[in-house]
Amino acid sequence: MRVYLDNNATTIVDPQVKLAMEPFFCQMYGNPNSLHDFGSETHPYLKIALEKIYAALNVPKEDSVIVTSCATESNNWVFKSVYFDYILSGRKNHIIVSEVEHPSVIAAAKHLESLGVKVTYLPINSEGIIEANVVKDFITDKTALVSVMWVNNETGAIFPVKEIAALCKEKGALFHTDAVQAIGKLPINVQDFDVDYLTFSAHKFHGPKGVGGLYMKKTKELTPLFHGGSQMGGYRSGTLNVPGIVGMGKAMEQAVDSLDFEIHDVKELRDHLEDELLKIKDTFVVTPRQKRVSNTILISFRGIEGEAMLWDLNRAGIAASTGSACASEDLESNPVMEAIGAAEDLAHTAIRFSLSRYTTREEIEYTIGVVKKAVERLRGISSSYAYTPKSHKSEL
Ligand code: 7TS
Repeated sequence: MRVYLDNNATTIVDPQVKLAMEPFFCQMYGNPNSLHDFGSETHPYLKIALEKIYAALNVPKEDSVIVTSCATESNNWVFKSVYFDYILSGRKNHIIVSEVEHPSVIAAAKHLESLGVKVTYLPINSEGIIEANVVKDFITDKTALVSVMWVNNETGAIFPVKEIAALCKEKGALFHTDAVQAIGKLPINVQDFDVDYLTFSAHKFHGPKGVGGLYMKKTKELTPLFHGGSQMGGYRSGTLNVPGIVGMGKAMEQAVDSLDFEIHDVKELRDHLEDELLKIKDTFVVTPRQKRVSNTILISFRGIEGEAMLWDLNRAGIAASTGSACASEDLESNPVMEAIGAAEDLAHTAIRFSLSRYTTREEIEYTIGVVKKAVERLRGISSSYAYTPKSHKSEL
C-alpha cells in the first residue's frame, strides 16, 4: 500500500483541476499578450480563474491579486519590496517575523538583517503558538512590516493574525501573512481584518506546482522584483502561466467548496490517527487540537530519531516528514520543537503527518499498524530510549 501523509509539503493535483488545465497546453497555447486569436482566446479563461480567486478570498475589486510562481516568490517579494519602498528611503528600519516562519520568510528577513535592517523574531509559547500580545512588546513607530504566518506548516498551529493585524494598524506598520497552509483549511476573508499582503501557493491545495499568488490591498504598493512587460499590471512581468492560473482558480474554488469536509471529515481521520498514536507510551504532541487546523499532527516518539522512523515508514510505502522538505536533507532537529525549547533528544524525534481530503480510513488504519511496529523495532535498538531516566519520560 502507498499512503501519502505529507500534504503540507505538497498535494495531489485534483483530477478536475488537471482537466481544466489540459486545453492550455496543446490547443489554446497562445501568449495572452499577443494580438491574434491564439492569444486572445485565453482571456476569458484567465478572467474566470482570477474571479474564482477573488471570490474565494473575498477580495474587493479594487484590491490586487498578483499571480507569482510560488509562495517563496510572494514572500520574498514582500520583504525585498518593503526594503526598497520603506527602509531604503529612511522612513522605517525594523521588521518583525515569528521565529517559526517558513524558510522563505526567515531567510528573506536574515538577508535584510545583513543589509542593516533591525529584525525581531517573535517567540512562540509552549504550545507552539504566537501570542498577539508579544507583538505589542516589540512593535514601534519604526516598524515597517510585521509578517506572521496564518497556520504553521510543522504543527498546524493557527496564529492570531487578526489581532496582530489590528496592532499593526494602530502603529502604522504593514501586515503580511503567509496563508499557504490556511487555504482550504480555514475560511479566508481578506475584508475581515487589516491584512495588507497575503501569500498563497496552488500546490498546497490540490493545484499545480509553480504557481502561487500575492494579495495586496489597494492602498498599498510593492516595487516589482521583475521588470519587463506589462503583465499583472506591471507588478510582475513575464508571460502568464495560463494553465497554472486556470488550475489555481479551479483548485481555489474547490478548496472553498470542500472546507466543511476538511474541517469535519479530515479532522475525524486525523483525530483517530492521533488518538491511536498517543496510546503508544512516551509520545507527545505540542499544540492542542483545538488550536490546530484539521489535517496536521506533529508527534514525538521519545528515543526514536525522526529520520529512522521516516525510513521505516517509507519502506512500508508511507510518506510523512520530519520538518520542512526544504531542510529535510540535513539531519536537523524540527524548528518548532527547537523554538519551544524541547530537550535535544525530543527535538529530533518529531514526525509530521499531514492528511488531505484524499486520505482514506483504510490508509489511516494501515499507518497506525506500521507506526506501532516501527516504534517497537526502533526503540528496541535505541540506546537513548533505553537509557532515558524514567523521571524525564513524561516531560517535554
Ligand atoms: N510558506 C509555508 C507556510 C509553507 O508551508 C511552504 C512550503 C512555503 C511557504 C513555500 O511554498 P512554495 O510554494 O514556495 O513551495 N512548505 C513545505 C513544507 O512544510 N514541507 O515542504 C514544503
